[in-house]
Parts: sequence; structure tokens; C-alpha cells
Amino acid sequence: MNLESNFDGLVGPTHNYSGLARGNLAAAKNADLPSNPRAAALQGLAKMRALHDIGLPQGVLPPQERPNVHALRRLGYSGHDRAVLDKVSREAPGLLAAVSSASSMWTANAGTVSPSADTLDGRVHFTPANLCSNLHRSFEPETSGRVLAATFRDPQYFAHHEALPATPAMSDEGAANHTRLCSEYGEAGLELFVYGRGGPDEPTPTTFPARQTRAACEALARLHELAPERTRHQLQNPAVIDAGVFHNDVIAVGNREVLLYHQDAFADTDGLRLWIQTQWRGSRAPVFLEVPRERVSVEEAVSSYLFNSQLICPPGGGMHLVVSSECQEQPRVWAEIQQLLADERNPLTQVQVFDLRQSMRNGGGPACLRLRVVLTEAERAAVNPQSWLTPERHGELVAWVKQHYRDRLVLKDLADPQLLDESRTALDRLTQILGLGSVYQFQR
Ligand code: SUG
Repeated sequence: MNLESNFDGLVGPTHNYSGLARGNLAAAKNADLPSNPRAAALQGLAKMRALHDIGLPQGVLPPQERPNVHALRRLGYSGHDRAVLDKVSREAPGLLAAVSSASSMWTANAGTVSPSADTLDGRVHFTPANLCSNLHRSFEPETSGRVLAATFRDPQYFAHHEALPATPAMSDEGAANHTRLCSEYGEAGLELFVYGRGGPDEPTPTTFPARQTRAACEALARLHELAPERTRHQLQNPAVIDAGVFHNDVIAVGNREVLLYHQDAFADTDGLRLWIQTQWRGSRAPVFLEVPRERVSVEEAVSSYLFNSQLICPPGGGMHLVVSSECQEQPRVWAEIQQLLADERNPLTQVQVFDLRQSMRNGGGPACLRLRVVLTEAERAAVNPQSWLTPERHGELVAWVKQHYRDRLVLKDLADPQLLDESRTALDRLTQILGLGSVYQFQR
């Protein structure tokens, strides 16, 4: 049976708040706050364990090597690792923060994935996102590509593409701007790509950057061999980008036949709905859950991350909404969730709440932390076996975090050569736990 699996990013040992991501209001607000990498990683692992326990296939993707001394060398810093860290921390602390971010935890930005039911050659296609809109994230694609290839190794089932050229015209942030709708996971679905910057006649945000371009989406659809009639490129409402919606997954989420979105999410909602209805195939009808701005404002959507929930189908039936605890703390948002659950015209049956505060302070909610991959039984069997979370592996990872992670980090700690050593020791051990081989540059 085809199931949707989630591959969550493990939070790395250098998780910190540096205010690096323009247009991400939470990250800007919490810049310079002390972080707790240990709590962050354990919060993420608790969510993974809970989804595993309700019967969903749950995978783990490792964090990247940070501080990224190799990137600093590419930028002209030389000498011993310690000397490099010392020099950059004195000359360019902002650059040190950029090469130290644990941002690879948000695996919804690791790449775009199209399941085999949608692709011409019947393989699952992956393209790492170039993340070229932000310096700190632009260091991720190379290792993301290696990690994805090591996790989904068998070329009979999995096709891996290179990241798109890292230039503004092809700016790509991966699955955070991509949704798939279908009647059954194993049937051909509709692939919806949402972009913030299109042709010269299309409106663009005025305050914050649009991180996804239409040209990038079109390239992804070609690479993944998607059927043009089942693929839509949809302009995001530029006003919401200016209000802090730096990825579409901050204002909309789709799963199977359900599209849950804010009234102001898209530039042309009627056109989008009509297209979905016209192209729809299969036994279930599409369900549009539009949240009106009178009930939840865009500002409330951004501060609670209501739409950054995961919508999941546990094998036992029903559909769950997986939300961060911030949703429960905002009465109007919580009331909206209750209303959605009470309405029997939609398949939502339950809400699950998680404390993901450490990630949320950097603008990363439940949906940011996971990369969705719909897989057949044979494809699941072809995944690197140690990448799957089991109760034993969960226990091993919790112990690993407790052994290697600090519980407090401030910006000046990023220059501490001891942190680099700790981080490499931890990651070296992790590649054994996950059986990934030498995916890191320091191991090569
Ligand atoms: O790219 N935050 C990330 C959050 C990514 C959330 N992902 C999704 N919506 N899918 C970003 O803005 C903050 C890092 C810092 O400022 O320290 C950051 O990169």
C-alpha cells in the first residue's frame, strides 16, 4: 500500500537564534535569544516518535556540519580550523552566524519530491532546493543532495537531480512551496507549485523577498517528468509575503483530498479551485477548507503557524491535524481548529499538539520540520533501513542527543573551537547510527 512517510530533520548541535532570515518575523524577533539545542532536538524527536507510534512510516534526516569551516575556506579564510573560527568571529561575526545555523533541520526546504504515481518513469524524483535567497541556507544543498541520495539509494526506484542553478531567477525553497493532492496516495495526483515571483507582469511583494520563482517551479516539474495537465503553478498573494509568509506552507497545507488554506493565501483562489475541480480524478472529491480572515487574520496565522500543521492519515483511519502548542495558546486559532474538527463535512478527526518552541522561535513549525515522501511498499523497502525511526533507534537518538548536545548556546559560543569538535564527534557517531556512510565533508 502507498503511504505518506515523513522524513524529519534532526536539529543540529549548533541550533541558535541569529535573526538571519529576512521576512521571517519569528526569527527576527528572537534574534540573540539564548537557544537550547538539546531541548530543540528532543522536541523534534518527540514529534517523530508520536507519528511513528500512530503507525506512520517515520524517517530521520541528519543535521549538517556546522560551523561550516569549509564554507569559510571557500570565502578566503585559511589556516587551522581554530584560527579560521577566531579570525571570522573577530572580523565578521555575521558570517560566522551564517555558517553556523542549524537551518537544515527544516527539511521541508531540503528539496522537492514527486512520488512515483505522478512521474513519467515511475520513479520517485528528488531535487534539492538551492535555497539561494539566504546566505546561511545557501550552504545546505550540496549536503542535502548527498543525504537524500544516501537515504533513497536504489536507482531502480529513486531519481536524484542536481539543485537548480543558485541564482535569483531560479530561487527554490523546496517542498515548503509544493503540495500534492490526490484521492488515494497511490493514484496519480495533482501537483501544486506556489511561487512568489513570476513574470514581469505579475505582482511581487514590496517589503520582503519572494523566495520561490515560477521559473524554478517549471524546471522542477520538467525534471520530475510531471504531466502538464496535472501540474499547476500558482502565484502566492504578494501581500502575505510582506506580512511574514516567507513560504507557502506558512499559509496553506494540503493532504490527500484536503486543501486547508487561508482566504488570503493565493493570488487567484477561484482559478485554483476551478482547476483542481476540473482536473480531479478518483473516488474522493476535493475538500477545500478555506479559513476566512474574519476568523483568523494573516497576522494570527503567522504567529500561531496554524497552517504549518501536518495533515496526516494514520493507517487506522481518520485525518489528524498536527499543530504546535502556539495554536492552543491563541483562543481564536484554537476555536477555529475545534470548528474544523466538529464539521462532519471534512475528514478531519483529531488534533495533536506538540511543543516545538525551540524551532518555532526561528519560524519553523511542525510542517517545516518534515519532508513528505509518498512511497509504495517496494520503495519503502528500498530506503536505507537505518533511516527509519523505530522505538530502539528513537531511544538511541535520544541518548545520543543527551550525550553530545549543549543546553544553552549564545552567539559568542559559535566561535568556541570546542563546539566544532563536539559537533563533528556527534555527527560522526550519527552517521553510524543512521548507516549513512561519509556524507559530511569532514569525513571525506
Ligand atoms: O528559512 N529560519 C528558516 C525557517 C524555515 C521554515 N521552513 C518552512 N516554512 N518550511 C527560514 O527562514 C532562521 C535562522 C536564524 O535566524 O538563526 C531561519 O533560517
